[in-house]
Amino acid sequence: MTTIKDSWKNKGYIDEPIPEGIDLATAIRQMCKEKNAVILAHYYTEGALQDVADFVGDSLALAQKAAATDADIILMCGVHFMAETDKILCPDKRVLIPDLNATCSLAESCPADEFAAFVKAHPGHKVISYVNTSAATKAVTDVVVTSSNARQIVESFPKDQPLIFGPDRNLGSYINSITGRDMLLWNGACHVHERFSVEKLVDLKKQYPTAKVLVHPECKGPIVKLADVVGSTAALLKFAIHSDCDTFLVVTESGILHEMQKQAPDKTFIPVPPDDSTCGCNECNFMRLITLAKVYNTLRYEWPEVQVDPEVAKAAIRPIERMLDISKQLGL
Ligand code: CIZ
Repeated sequence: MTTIKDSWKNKGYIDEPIPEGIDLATAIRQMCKEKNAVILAHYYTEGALQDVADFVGDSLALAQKAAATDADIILMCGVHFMAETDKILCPDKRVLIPDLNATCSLAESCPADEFAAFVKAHPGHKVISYVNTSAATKAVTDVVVTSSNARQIVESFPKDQPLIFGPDRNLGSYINSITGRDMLLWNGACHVHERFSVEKLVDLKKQYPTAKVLVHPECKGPIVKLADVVGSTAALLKFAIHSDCDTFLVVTESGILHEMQKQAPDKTFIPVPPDDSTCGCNECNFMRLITLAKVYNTLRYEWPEVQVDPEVAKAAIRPIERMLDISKQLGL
């Protein structure tokens, strides 16, 4: 029986030094085999993690994979709400996350008690929550959406049905604009997508006049207006692969460039920088907390493990399953 040190518990991750001479990727794959573990990685994690994972995808695809796996352990290379979703869908499996500090600014911007009070103050509304929320926020939701299915799920409600959409005000107003709805929006935002700069994007468009601009709908309206394509990471990736164009300005978390470059090695992908930096990439500092070394230690000690209160899980599974069912019906 392994003892989890108090110092690790205090930090939320294991900081044990890696044995010298070890090839981390090989050792990780070996442990996955021995422990019947599966590694799921989000497109926003660093490339080395995407390369070691069994499956790489967006939140919708990761949830679909988790729901279908027969592994005993799911190790989530992503942020906390993604691991919570896996635990809710697979209560009998052990769900590990390499760093408990890997939270999400959007999920943080929507505390469950405040969201529940907002919902209560607007009777008659159906509640749509973006997947980037805590399990407790999902528990007061009618249906969960991701950026891959938000439009279709919103449109599945009758036009006269009043709707609340939380927590991303940018995604919500984008969906309002393309569906003609007037959803009531929670005032939350993603710290990564909010900090793209119109000026820097305009400069890059001048520098690369034939490039297509790929924008995530969590970006602010003035950035979305400059897009050739607006979509989820999966949609932007698909467009980049199949487009006749060979150069793209990518306006989302720069981790996606790894898969874009892998799938379309002859094309050029340029990450659009944030407004407050001279460096080229706009990275999520929470996603970057997940490293190969932490994955190795997490598999080795089978900790940190994500738990969800059973009562919360019981309420949160309904809107998640509803999302998965609608997505299946729509072929997403
Ligand atoms: O849904 C996701 O995975 C997120 C956070 C972004 C995207 O569009 O894939």
